[in-house]
Amino acid sequence: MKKLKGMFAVAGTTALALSLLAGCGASNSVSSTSKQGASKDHKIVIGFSQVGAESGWRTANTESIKSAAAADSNIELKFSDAQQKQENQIKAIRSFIAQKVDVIAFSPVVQTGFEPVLKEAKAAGIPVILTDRSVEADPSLYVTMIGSDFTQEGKKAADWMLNNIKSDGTVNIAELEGTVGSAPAVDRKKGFDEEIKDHQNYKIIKSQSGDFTRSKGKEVMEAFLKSDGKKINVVFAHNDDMALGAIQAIEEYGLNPGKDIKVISMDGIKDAFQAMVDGKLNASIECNPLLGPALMETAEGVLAGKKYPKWIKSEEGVFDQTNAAKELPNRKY
Ligand code: GYE
Repeated sequence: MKKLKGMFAVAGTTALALSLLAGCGASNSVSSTSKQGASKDHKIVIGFSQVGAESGWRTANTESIKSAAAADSNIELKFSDAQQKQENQIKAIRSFIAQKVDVIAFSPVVQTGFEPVLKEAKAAGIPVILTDRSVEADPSLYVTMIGSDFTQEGKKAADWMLNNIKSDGTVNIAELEGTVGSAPAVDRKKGFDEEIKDHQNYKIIKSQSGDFTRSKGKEVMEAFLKSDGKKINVVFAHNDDMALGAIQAIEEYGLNPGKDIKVISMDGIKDAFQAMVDGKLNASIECNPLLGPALMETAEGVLAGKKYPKWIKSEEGVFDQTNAAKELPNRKY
């Protein structure tokens, strides 16, 4: 559990946090009494439906979940990749229900439309744990959500901009949004917008989804540059991969990313650190993908009858060109 130290906001270590919470009496309507948990002849079977493989963040998240499961001899993981499609995710969850897994976990592609399948899981007596992204659904349909505060991340991005890109004139921002309807895209935008609303000279002049991928980020940025290349001062990308795609587009357009056009993004993957060291990316707001150990621990805990709060929050930092080089050798993803 050492790796988790300081990562979650509920307490110093997840192990401690979860054991404290176990006795806190939080209401949790998902019952574990019909399930057995691990025994000599029965491992805990977790069905996990992943969003896809759209970004460096996602690759690290998948790796964390697979390796945490492999390291726990009580756990058998059934892993399914939804390829960024909600319909695939719903199918995977239904198949986990049919297979009578012990716990279902998933990172929802989008926020809405999961209630019916969550009700099916509840009717089958299978607890559901959300990782990384939240859903808009009756909270009694899931045990907890393990992941970041995306609204806070959006605010941190805006604060970095307001503190470091100061101007009395107009600052034109081009925004590369994440997957339409996904929690990180909705909440990062919300946090950013809230923070800049009292600063009239900071204006979002372009905003479009690049679906969290490098290739779409580049494509959308090319279109932005074509129509408004001379005006754009700042790119605000909802993840590092889209920012890295945008950086390529800016270079091909003949401008210097990080200088002529400042670039701010989110996640804090290694490639983003390299881009900050190279002076092409200005800042990256950290979002921690290493959720595997906390997921395994929570799955085992819920089957043992422990109670959890509805949100187990990650703790994260802000990095820019002043501290990227020092941090780069320590990056785990
Ligand atoms: O920022 C992005 C990924 O849900 C936090 O999804 C995650 C986001 C992450 O594709 O890179």
